[in-house]
Amino acid sequence: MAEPHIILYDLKLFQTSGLPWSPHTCKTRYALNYKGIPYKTVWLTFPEVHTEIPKITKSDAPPTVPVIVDVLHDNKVVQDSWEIAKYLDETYPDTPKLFNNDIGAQMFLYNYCTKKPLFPIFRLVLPAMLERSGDMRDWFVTTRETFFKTSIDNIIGDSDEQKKALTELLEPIGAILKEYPYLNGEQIAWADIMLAAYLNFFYTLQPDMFDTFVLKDDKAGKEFSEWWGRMEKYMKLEPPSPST
Ligand SMILES: N[C@@H](CCC(=O)N[C@@H](CS)C(=O)NCC(=O)O)C(=O)O
Repeated sequence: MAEPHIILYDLKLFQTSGLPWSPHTCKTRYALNYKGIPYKTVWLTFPEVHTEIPKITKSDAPPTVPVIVDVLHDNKVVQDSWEIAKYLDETYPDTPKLFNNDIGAQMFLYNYCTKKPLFPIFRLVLPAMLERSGDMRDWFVTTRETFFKTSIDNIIGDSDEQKKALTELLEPIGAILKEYPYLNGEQIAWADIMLAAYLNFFYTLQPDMFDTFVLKDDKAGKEFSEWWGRMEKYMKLEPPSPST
């Protein structure tokens, strides 16, 4: 395997390493896969994100992953999936582009998906995260309740409402996929990678709901399903080999 150019700090789902699940870190993983840039993953637990990330970023920005360290470029540290995407396009210009003179439109899609469909997905997967949280359950519940300023039950809310909200919020995205193979038209771009990462979060933690409320949804299920099939080769633990 090629020597890693990049170290990617990713989040373990509690005790599980090697399962790409986090909606934010998967954006960077899939971007690296799409670009074919060799990388190595360092898996951190939730508490380790809080202790280790400030030592790497040496900043007082909130400790979150993804963070990358670019070994080929003076160990440059970049935090935040959007900043990382822009950095990778600039620093690795010979790899497939995530942005094609369309950064404003892609930023809109990114903000829409992050502020709208990602939230009901998060609420629908939260019970599955709690089930897997083992001895980190109390830490996880307390930090989420502090962040949202309400109880974990209120955050989860009514799952029927979340499912309805999700299918409605995905409808405008499905409308694009009815016309074009990718959100950006004929070619993959950042927006596709971002949406694949958000939907993978749902798929990994609630596979049956993902099937029913995304792939088999009446409004755009067929189109989501075909698009998901096209994206799958980038949604792996490592870059696809050049022949695939
Ligand atoms: N806008 C940031 C969001 C990063 C983010 O929220 N990451 C989560 C992982 S999914 C995190 O590190 N959370 C730490 C915690 O919740 O304690 C990005 O896209 O990179």
